[in-house]
Amino acid sequence: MSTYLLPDQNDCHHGASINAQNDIQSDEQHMINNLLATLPKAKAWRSEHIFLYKGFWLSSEVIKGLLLIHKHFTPQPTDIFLAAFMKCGTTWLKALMFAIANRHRYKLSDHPLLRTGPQSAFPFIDTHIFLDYPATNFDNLPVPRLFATHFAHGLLPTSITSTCKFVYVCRDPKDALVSKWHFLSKLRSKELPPLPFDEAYELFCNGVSEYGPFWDHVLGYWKPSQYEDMKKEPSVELKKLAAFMGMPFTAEEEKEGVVEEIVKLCSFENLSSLEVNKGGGGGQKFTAKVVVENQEFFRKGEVGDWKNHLTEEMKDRIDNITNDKLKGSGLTLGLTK
Ligand code: PAP
Repeated sequence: MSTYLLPDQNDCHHGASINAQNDIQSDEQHMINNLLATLPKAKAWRSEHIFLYKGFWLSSEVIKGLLLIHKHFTPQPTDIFLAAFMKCGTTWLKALMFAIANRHRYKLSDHPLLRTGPQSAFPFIDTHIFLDYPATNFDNLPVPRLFATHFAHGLLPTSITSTCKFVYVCRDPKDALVSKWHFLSKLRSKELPPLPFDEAYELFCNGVSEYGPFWDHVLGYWKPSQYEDMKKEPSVELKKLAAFMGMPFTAEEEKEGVVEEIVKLCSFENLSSLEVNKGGGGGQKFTAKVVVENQEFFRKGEVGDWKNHLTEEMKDRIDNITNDKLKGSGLTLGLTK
């Protein structure tokens, strides 16, 4: 059963299903299997294969999620989506967005984020849509409903992308690559041989990793928040984020230091030191088989850890790919030297 925080009740809530069946409807599973059989496949980082679907490499689980989102999800104009490529700052932004949206409900000194990992703050729709299969309707979430996704913009239904606000966070792909390799190596099926870093690097440069190619993902969204900027000037970025969400901080809140308090609450140092994020029993259920402990979402939380993994030559190659792909787009990423 999937759970997420339900403000007002200060506890975890089980998502309601659109109907009462527990197993995926056989005609839908049949449709998914038929589709997977037609798609090009490649080596995955976590499981055996990922599949090329409409230009992006996806696991079979999230392809199922995507089809179900298209079929069942009804967006509301007030919904706000947090979108990101894997390992670019979802955990951090989830905490910040939840804290912003619910700041009038909770005292920061006794906040649910202190007891529950940020992953549970709001649903990760890619797989949450089918955790309580057939599909979760999410209509019990408070307004504005917040959702996280790793799907590329072009994969989502236009009913969502034309209606809802999107916060997009991205990061130097060199750090995203390193973070992703560490994360998925831990989750990698024990029946498979480990994926060496050099091979992961090669696959990443060729766009082949879960939800990749990285660059096409970034180009599909606009005006990203950048992990590196958030690290450098968190209060400035938090104020921009709150304004974008339609919940700007008042002058009084700023004077009272609410912005700084939220920054502190959601900082890597604070969240990663909490019992619930240190292996204290908290975890995120992605699918029936994939459950990830909260501690796995907190590794180093630094800019530039790629220096411990990439040679100068590897760095130049990936930076050149980034510059080439982004050329003419008007978008620049804070690539670290
Ligand atoms: P996801 O794609 O699995 O949701 P995501 O949260 O986007 O992961 O990325 C995790 C990265 O953010 C980790 O980076 P690292 O491997 O380079 O250390 C993690 O440490 C970092 N991170 C998690 N929480 C925070 C935070 N509050 N502030 C800054 N960085 C954070």
